[in-house]
Amino acid sequence: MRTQVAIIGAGPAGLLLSHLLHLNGIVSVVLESRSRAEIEATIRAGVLEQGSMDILNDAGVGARMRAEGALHHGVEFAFGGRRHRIDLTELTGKAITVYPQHEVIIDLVAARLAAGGQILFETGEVALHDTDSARPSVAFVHKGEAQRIEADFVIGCDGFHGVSRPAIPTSLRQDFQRTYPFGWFGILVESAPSSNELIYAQHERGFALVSTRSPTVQRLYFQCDPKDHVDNWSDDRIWAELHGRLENDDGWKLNEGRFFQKGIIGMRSFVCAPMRAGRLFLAGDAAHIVPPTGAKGMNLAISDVKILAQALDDFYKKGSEAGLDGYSEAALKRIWRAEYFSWWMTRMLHTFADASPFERQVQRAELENVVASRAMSTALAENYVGAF
Ligand code: RFL
Ligand code: PHB
Repeated sequence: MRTQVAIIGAGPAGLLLSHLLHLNGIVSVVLESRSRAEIEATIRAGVLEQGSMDILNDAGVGARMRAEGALHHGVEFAFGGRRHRIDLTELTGKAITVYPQHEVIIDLVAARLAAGGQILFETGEVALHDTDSARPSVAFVHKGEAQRIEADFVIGCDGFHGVSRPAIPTSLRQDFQRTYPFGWFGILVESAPSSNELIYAQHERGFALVSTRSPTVQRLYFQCDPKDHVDNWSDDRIWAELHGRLENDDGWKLNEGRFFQKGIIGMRSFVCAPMRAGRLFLAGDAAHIVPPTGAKGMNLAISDVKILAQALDDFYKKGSEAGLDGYSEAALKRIWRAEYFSWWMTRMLHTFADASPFERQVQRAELENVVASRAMSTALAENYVGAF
């Protein structure tokens, strides 16, 4: 099999890249290790920056997001028994949309298949070959048959645990990494939202977050031991922990309901640089990870492939390699700012078991500053909506 661009991974990065290339007349094949049903049902991110929405709208895949996504003009921070609102739109002129990642996936798969795009689901034993030459290829097994795709470029969009990044020799890349000593316990609950806007709560028992998925589903998280197990948490224990961390002096209450999904997520910051070796390019979580506190992961995946699609278009239409040569540097500029913001939010909002009493007081003072100072609120809001 021969194509122009072989894409590994049908997450937001791989699917959107394939779609953007198609809009420019460039042919690609996407290889995905899981089934269509599985990728369309995996619960992950929820927050889209306005820039990500613009990219999806401009690419013609934003209709359901516009109809069903919830536009949020502010975000709340809860600490010391009080809630404080940061008005994102007043401070930046922009907003965020809460629209689940698996719905973005559903929209992109539908668009690719409607346009005759090739997504090979349930592929196995994916292996990259000759990516340092002008004739790279990808070997894989599909429906029990060993196959090979020859391409001009191979794009690794296969997430943090994929095969693409390890295909770049460690002598050609540098990995930057930080693992956090806590995780998030994530829950989906059948109930009306408790709040119109997201609530990020800092509490001595640990961080908690109130988000939504739809008018009948809440997405809740709370800081936990990353090695803990969901079976150690009865429904009553989960509610007690959430109520303890979230309740305030103003009478606001968390709505309860039936849990229908529980899981524990580890937290890390990670960057691989450069994001290219020869004809192999990395995009999205394959190249970088942020802790979810800043809600940046899916947005970075989208902005990476926007840059890469333009660079590939310049290569095919103008014969120019300048965009490809500049891809890593251009993407990393934005990535490091998001890494900084996600690390900062994580540090400011979580309880670190080894923090001294002094450090705990300073942490609270930082939050007080963020909500009291218009300059600091603006800095947070600009980063949160992705204003640059
Ligand atoms: P993905 O989504 O991991 O997709 C990679 C795809 O590659 C496939 N794959 C392979 N296919 C073929 N061969 C192989 N050898 C393969 N190995 C892997 C996988 O099956 C998968 O389908 O990466 P992508 O496209 O880079 O997208 C990144 C985002 O998924 C991720 O950054 C976000 O989900 C992060 N994130 C959030 N991001 C936001 O922007 N806003 C949020 O509010 C937000 N909340 C979150 C999050 C991530 C979370 N988790 C579970 C880590 C909340 C959570 C809880
Ligand atoms: C979510 O709704 O899943 C979500 C929202 C905000 C975050 C992380 C996750 O910072």
